[in-house]
Amino acid sequence: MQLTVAQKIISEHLVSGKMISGEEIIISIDQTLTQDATGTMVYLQLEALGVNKIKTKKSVAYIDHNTLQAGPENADDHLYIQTVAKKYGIYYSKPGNGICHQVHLERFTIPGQTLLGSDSHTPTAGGMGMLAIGAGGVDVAVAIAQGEYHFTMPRIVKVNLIGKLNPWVSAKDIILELLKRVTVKGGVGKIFEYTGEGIKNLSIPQRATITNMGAELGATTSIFPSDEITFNFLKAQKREKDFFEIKADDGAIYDEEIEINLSQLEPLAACPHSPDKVVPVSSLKGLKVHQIVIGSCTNSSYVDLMKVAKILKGKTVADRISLVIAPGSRQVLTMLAKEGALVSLIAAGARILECACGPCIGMGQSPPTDGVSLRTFNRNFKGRSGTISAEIYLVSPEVAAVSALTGYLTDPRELGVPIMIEEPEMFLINDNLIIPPADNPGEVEIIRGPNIKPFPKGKPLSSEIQGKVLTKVGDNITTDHIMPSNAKLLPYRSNIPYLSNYCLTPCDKDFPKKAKKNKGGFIIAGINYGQGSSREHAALVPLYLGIKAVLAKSFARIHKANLINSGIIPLIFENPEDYDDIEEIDELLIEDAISQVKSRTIRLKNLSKGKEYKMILDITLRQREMIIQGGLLNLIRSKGKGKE
Ligand code: MIC
Ligand code: SF4
Repeated sequence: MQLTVAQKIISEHLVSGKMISGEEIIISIDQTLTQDATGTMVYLQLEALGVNKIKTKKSVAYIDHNTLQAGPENADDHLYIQTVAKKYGIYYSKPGNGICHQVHLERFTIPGQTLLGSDSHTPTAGGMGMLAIGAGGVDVAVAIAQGEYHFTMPRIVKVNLIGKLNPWVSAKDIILELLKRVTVKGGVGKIFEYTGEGIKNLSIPQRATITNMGAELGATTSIFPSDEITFNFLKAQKREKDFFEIKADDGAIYDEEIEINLSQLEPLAACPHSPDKVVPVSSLKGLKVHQIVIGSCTNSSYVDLMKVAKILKGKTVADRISLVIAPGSRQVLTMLAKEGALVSLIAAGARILECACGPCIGMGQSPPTDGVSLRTFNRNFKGRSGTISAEIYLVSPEVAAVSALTGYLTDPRELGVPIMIEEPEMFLINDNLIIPPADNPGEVEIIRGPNIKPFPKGKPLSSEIQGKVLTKVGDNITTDHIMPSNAKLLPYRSNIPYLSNYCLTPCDKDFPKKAKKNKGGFIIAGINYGQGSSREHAALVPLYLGIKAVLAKSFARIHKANLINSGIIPLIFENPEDYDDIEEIDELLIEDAISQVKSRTIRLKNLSKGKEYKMILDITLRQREMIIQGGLLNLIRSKGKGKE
């Protein structure tokens, strides 16, 4: 049988199930990655599973999100992660070493293998032909402990790239074009697999920009074949032994097909406040800009930043502009320094940040009130920058750099002669900030600072679920709305009770109060509820607040799994018009809950309106059991695989 790249990797790793889209499958996981904002929860859950030996070939714990230390909380969490990693056989990438996805690409990604990461942009590694999936923390904990991951076999979309990018048009513009066409909800339940003559001219970091931002499509993952370009990158990282060629068979069958002619693309920008609100940069000519930020796991590779340095060399950024640059990794920063490019950046007026997520997750550098900020990032959700009134545009590094000089959003093609930077033949390699696990795990003491609080545990499902509608929100609600993240809140990622005071407050400032007063209840939502990040806090916090079920028109993949993992029921309106009928404060009831969750259709009574709605519970058998037991950890314990 002729297979696609994704199908080849899945079939090689298939533990059980059939590779038919929509069927539940289990695959073995070779590698995991965590970052610090989700990592503490992952390792607390791993400890709760009571394992002695991890099952993955390699697991890496990165510190890259919570790097602003304005109190002991983040440093406490880092110490916990460092010690727990050492004890459990997990590599630890120290703060300053770089953003997890960039460093993983440089030092750990292996074509043909599988990677599960507690961060939604884990598919970055798909740029090198790895099947890399983002998931909630407990799924990653289970993957570390048991070496497996359960998910629904996605549909496979062939993205055929033809032609060649014109000067000043970049990989960012390819994925922005796809976002324009497919939208932020169009990729749910799909893998985007890139092919065609157009990929031959795309370097690994360029491919990784595309697979990284495939997360914004809602996709399960995105993947490129592993070819001579992959080999050259691995060789330049002194990792040629990790190379494995993997290409789709001729005649492989895809579920859908999309074609993008690269030669027809122009520089694009995603407008506030969604990555799919994409327009040509030329149509925004003259837009006054206040801040420009270059970095993030999408666009902070060596070539990206060398291009920026070349554009800025010998010039000064416009008076109004604050230009901030966060290199993706220490490897990138060191090479910029060695090449003298750092001098050009500093001389032009750039503010250089440490190699971390930084402004991308609101860890500093919030724009001014009503400010316009151009960012080379992947998300521009309202308020994510830390300034609620700011307008964020997502652009390529080229657009960002040229606009930094003019002070206005500028089409880089106006600059004339294009900048050419080649991928280096050899990267500067120094793994001294990657700490290997202990030889004698028994001797390692796990250090738990006072910031680390126990996480909430789900309770077995009761026979009747009754409660009030606590809030009703619209379409495309992100996890940044459900559990906001910024410099003030991120230090409390290990403290669910504290975070609960902020749940859904960007949509409804009284939500936490209402939830606490009513001892929980229901949330009503529109299409694509929970898009964006993998943070399971967006489910653990509602669990803590007593939320029993979320009723939505549709769900984003990772958030839906996180709800179920926490024992919260994700229900879909069979008739989307029923959404209009339900109001806040209506009293809802699910009778015979335990027997009802075993079937696909659930009867939900609206006691206030005297009506009954049909809701769909589109989940797997194992997930039904999880809901009944009160979450994934309870399910595992009930099967005797974990400890209390
Ligand atoms: C993000 O980009 O939103 C984050 C911060 O990296 C999240 C993870 C988190 O919330 O900790 C993600 O993408 O999963
Ligand atoms: Fe970090 Fe931003 Fe990438 Fe998330 S999207 S991993 S916050 S750089």
